Amino acid sequence: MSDAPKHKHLVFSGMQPTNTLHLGNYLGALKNWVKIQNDMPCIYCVVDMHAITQDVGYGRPAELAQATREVAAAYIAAGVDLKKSLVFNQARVPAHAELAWIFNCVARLGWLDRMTQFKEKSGKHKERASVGLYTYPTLMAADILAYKATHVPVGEDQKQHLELSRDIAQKFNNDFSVPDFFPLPEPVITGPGTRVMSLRDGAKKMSKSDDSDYSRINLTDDADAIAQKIRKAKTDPAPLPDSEKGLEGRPEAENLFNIYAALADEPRARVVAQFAGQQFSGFKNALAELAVAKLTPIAAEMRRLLADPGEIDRVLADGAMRAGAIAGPVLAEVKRLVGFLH
Ligand code: AQP
Repeated sequence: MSDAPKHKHLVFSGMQPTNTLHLGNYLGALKNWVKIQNDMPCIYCVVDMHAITQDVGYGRPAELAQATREVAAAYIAAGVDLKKSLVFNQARVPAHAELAWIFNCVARLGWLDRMTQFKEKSGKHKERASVGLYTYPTLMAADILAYKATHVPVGEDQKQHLELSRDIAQKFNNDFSVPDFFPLPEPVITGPGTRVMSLRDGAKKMSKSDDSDYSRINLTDDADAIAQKIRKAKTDPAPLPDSEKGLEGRPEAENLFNIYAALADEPRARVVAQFAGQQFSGFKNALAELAVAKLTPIAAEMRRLLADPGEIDRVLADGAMRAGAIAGPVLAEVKRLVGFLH
């Protein structure tokens, strides 16, 4: 059961500045971030410390700095409102790293051993993966709990990490006899876009790190690229079904319908009924038109914001100052509870 009412409602979420954000990041998380801003205060972090856990973000300082600005620009361009929400980059607020260390001592090896994302991302050679990739979920717990955040809007793939954050919060509360100190943060995983799949393979999640650019729609793609990727998206030879049940066993068709419903903010059943019995080509044209209409204004606004990197840096620095002012007292209290002289 949720213990959220014991704590002031507060949202925390973040994205890694590893490559350009894609449609999955947008529909699974960012779109929901924009909505939830109307219901509770929100903190949106560009998690640059998570980005160096993998080769894509490690050892490339200029690219990491640029990707950090791009992700911040994507947040704002997609509708994160700086009057309602804090936006900053993680490395600027030391409380994240300090709390993560304490959580490394709270979490158990067995808990981390179960994390499927580490298994997927480390692949066949887990001994070559960074220790940071392994302890990623404890840093994520620190990101959330440094603010005592109660709600975390994420895509389906982050559900297991969120459960670990709750376990860490619960164990800390028990171990230090402070039953309500940390809230048990609730995942907010809603809508038909919580798990957007690759356009080339309906069994694989759309991902920034997929080798094929045709597997994903980047938030920076222009209208031609979006339309071409949707036209080339893998499908099957059967006509479109007339009910949601007909999507079973057809992962590529299901993915395209999920994307349409999420972009249009319509129930998937209604979208299926609208295109019942038609060929994929007509549906793909309609989907391409919809995706271009929804995504190209975001790309244009990102370009406008990125033309003034100094302004983005000011937004991030200001956000970090305000985030640090919230996390600082929480961390001080944690240190006192642990017994650190500080
Ligand atoms: N395919 C997806 N469908 C729905 N939601 C998704 N998210 C990611 N992929 C999908 C959600 O986006 C948020 C930010 O993700 P992240 O930047 O922390 O990295 P990730 O989950 O590891 O995403 P990628 O694209 O797969 O990155 P790489 O390839 O670098 O690992 C999260 O809320 C996530 O759920």
